[in-house]
Amino acid sequence: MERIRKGSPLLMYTFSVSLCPSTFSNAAPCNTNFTLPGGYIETPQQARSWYNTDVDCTYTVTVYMGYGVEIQVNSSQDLGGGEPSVLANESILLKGLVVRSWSNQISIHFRSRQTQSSSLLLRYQAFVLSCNFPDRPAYGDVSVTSLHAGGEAYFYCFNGYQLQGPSTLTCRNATTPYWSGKVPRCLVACGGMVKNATLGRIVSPGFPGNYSNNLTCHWVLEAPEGQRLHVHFEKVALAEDDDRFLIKNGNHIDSPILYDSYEVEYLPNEGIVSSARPLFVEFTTDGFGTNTGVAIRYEAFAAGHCYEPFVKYGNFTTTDSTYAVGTVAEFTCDPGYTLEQGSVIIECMDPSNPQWNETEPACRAVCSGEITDSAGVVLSPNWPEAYDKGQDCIWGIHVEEDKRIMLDIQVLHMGKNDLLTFYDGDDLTAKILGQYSGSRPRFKLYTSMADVTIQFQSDPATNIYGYNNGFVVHFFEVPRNDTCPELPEISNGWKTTSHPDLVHGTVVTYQCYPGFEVVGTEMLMCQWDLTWSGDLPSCERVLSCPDPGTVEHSRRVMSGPRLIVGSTVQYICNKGYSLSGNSLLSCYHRDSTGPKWSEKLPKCIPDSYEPCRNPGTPPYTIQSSEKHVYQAGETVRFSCMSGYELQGEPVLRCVPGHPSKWSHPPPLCKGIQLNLFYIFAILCSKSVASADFSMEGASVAVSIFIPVAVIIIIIMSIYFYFSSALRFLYLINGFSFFSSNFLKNKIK
Ligand SMILES: *[C@@H]1O[C@H](CO)[C@@H](O)[C@H](O)[C@H]1NC(C)=O
Ligand SMILES: *[C@@H]1O[C@H](CO)[C@@H](O)[C@H](O)[C@H]1NC(C)=O
Ligand SMILES: *[C@@H]1O[C@H](CO)[C@@H](O)[C@H](O)[C@H]1NC(C)=O
Ligand SMILES: *[C@@H]1O[C@H](CO)[C@@H](O)[C@H](O)[C@H]1NC(C)=O
Ligand SMILES: *[C@@H]1O[C@H](CO)[C@@H](O)[C@H](O)[C@H]1NC(C)=O
Ligand SMILES: *[C@@H]1O[C@H](CO)[C@@H](O)[C@H](O)[C@H]1NC(C)=O
Ligand SMILES: *[C@@H]1O[C@H](CO)[C@@H](O)[C@H](O)[C@H]1NC(C)=O
Ligand SMILES: *[C@@H]1O[C@H](CO)[C@@H](O)[C@H](O)[C@H]1NC(C)=O
Ligand SMILES: *[C@@H]1O[C@H](CO)[C@@H](O)[C@H](O)[C@H]1NC(C)=O
Ligand SMILES: CC(=O)N[C@H]1CO[C@H](CO)[C@@H](O)[C@@H]1O
Repeated sequence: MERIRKGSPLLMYTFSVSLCPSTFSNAAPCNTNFTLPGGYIETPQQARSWYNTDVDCTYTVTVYMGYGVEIQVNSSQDLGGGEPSVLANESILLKGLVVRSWSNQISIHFRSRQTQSSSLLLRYQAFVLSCNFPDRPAYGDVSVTSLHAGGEAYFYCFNGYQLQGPSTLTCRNATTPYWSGKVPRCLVACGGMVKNATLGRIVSPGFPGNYSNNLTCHWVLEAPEGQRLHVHFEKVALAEDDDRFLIKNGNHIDSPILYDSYEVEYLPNEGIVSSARPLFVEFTTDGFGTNTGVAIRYEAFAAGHCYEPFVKYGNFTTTDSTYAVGTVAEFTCDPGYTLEQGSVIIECMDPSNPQWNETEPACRAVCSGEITDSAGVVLSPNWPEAYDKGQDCIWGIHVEEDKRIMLDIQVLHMGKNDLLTFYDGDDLTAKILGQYSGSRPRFKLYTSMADVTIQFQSDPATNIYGYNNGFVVHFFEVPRNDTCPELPEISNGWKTTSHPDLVHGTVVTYQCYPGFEVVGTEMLMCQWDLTWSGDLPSCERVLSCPDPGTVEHSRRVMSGPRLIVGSTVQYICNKGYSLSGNSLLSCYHRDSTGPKWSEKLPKCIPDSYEPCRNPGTPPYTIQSSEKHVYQAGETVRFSCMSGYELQGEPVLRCVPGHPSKWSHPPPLCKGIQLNLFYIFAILCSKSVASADFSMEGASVAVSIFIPVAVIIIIIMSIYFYFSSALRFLYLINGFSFFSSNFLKNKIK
């Protein structure tokens, strides 16, 4: 235990807890040491007593060495329905979040001053501690067997660089595992002696960055016994002053010069060959100016053999790995590069002085091209070296007609005035997908069709220097996505699609099997944004009857607002109509075909009534139409013979009923004289109406009236004798008192 305390830093977490109240009952023990590889820590519930509301606990979890402790907040009990409890300190812990120790011990300090709180549940678990992944050295790489104790990391440098530091590190087992040493670096040595030089590379210090001033580097290469050296020039870029690169045919500074950067303007493609085992390489820089520097590759080759061919940004296959006379090598370029200068196949010839019949071709990222592969790379000209100023390059990529192109722009690092444009089509008139200059992190573009045109224009006035300036665009043929996503079948139904490819405008219609009905939209359309116009419908078992409809000349009474199973609909005919069929329909559900109505719809048919018998013809009356029977609703009109006056209703209607009845009794016809008398009497009383109407006046009127009446009756009788009633009536027509009926009857 002593050792642990010394060696292991303890993790301290002071959880300020804010929890919702709960009904947790058992107070957990405080201050506990845990030693199992896993378990639960439960903080005590708040002390119940009113005078002690503080909780202050320390939990220590110790696991085996080489293991760490993982703490997870596991408050699965209901905390009163509130938000997830937040445990706040430096790290805010929500339920489910994890804290890991970097040693085999963790200490949790829990303190709460809340008056109401519940317990907090933490889960702890041991896990195998590991070393961190070691950093990858610049111009080198690392491979790791395991990050756990005992694991090893192997470092190596790219060709031309030397490892500074240990090449292997071990992950040591301790409370906190650690690597046995510092990660080494890959550096370029300024000069050195390379004995047994079979295959390798020499680069100037700082390469591919700029070299520094005032350098003098000397390398001596020595091929194995009986072999000579061949040198390929990868790069020679020196500041335009006294910086110099020399290769001499021997092992000391005064040996004859094979290559001198002062003398040779262009790099010798075929390289140089030593006449014996050694070569002397010299690189000197002055106090002014700097540049990328140099990179050369050397290969030793034995008598009777050719040297190993080399192609930068490419590879080759060969028939003989010792390159004896007769060996054939075939070259290919890395994706994005084009084979230039010379033939794809070279042959080692001439047994007396074996050499390749041609120099190796070169692989170069070229300006412009037409590509019909389904995947590939487009690189800025000269990539990874800087592109030239004033370039205007166009690449066309064409994939299968029904596909599209995904462009993965992995590197975009250009000058401010340089422009990279992607056109969504096979020429520069197409829609621009994107236009970029300067630098951008990796991104992707998608074309809408099977062609893309890429245009690169570099500023004619500005030079770009240094490696990895330009762009790297990977492209892939991908399926088109101008279609909506496939729609699933639905259970208890089927779908029909208006177009086999789900292009926009496609309509999918869902229908259900009998006994089921579509719930939701039964018709979905593929919209312009390539989403469906609605959610997927479903086929639900029908649980209500269809609306039975209305019956003419009736009203209906429903048992409820919905026509669910068990509901009823009653039809009640309007007056004058009687029901035929069942008035009550009930919705029931018996077989698989779904709910049905118990009855067919009834009908309301007009009622039929008994006719009325002829009402008879009272004396002196005339019927308009003399029929034996009259249908319900029919009318009969009465009039009087001349000289008679009608009393009562002249028109009778046969009122429908059971039995049907006449609306009125037939009218009577009475002698007309009585009427005249009566009328005349009124007339007379009117003539005296202006006088004061007293009892005396009335008796005066009567005393006048009787003799006058007698005279008038005599005159009238004489008059009637000579003239018709009509004429007489005409004379007294000025009196509005005569009823129109009376007049009409008289006129007839
Ligand atoms: C837990 O262990 C420490 C030593 O690591 C000891 O001092 C302490 O008393 C222990 N606590 C309990 C409750 O056992
Ligand atoms: C670490 O070493 C101890 C003893 O030195 C051993 O018990 C433990 O298993 C080792 N752990 C690992 C992960 O190798
Ligand atoms: C801890 O959480 C897990 C998953 O959330 C749950 O299954 C488990 O029951 C919890 N443990 C306790 C003791 O509540
Ligand atoms: C030279 O290197 C080769 C291969 O790397 C090796 O087989 C040979 O033993 C080495 N010779 C000497 C003298 O170190
Ligand atoms: C290079 O040498 C010159 C002259 O000795 C000196 O002035 C200059 O500071 C040196 N430059 C560097 C980078 O060391
Ligand atoms: C490297 O050298 C080139 C050419 O002289 C120069 O333009 C560039 O600025 C130099 N880069 C650095 C980082 O010094
Ligand atoms: C070149 O090809 C050979 C096999 O043909 C392969 O082993 C080697 O890794 C390739 N080199 C590169 C740089 O791709
Ligand atoms: C070199 O040899 C290869 C393979 O035999 C042949 O295809 C090519 O044309 C030759 N090149 C020359 C320049 O003869
Ligand atoms: C096609 O897919 C890409 C990414 O998957 C997306 O960015 C693009 O908008 C899609 N095109 C259409 C027309 O939906
Ligand atoms: C590491 C850290 O910040 N710890 C703090 C947690 O909260 C308590 C109380 O608020 C502080 O005292 C600690 O310093």
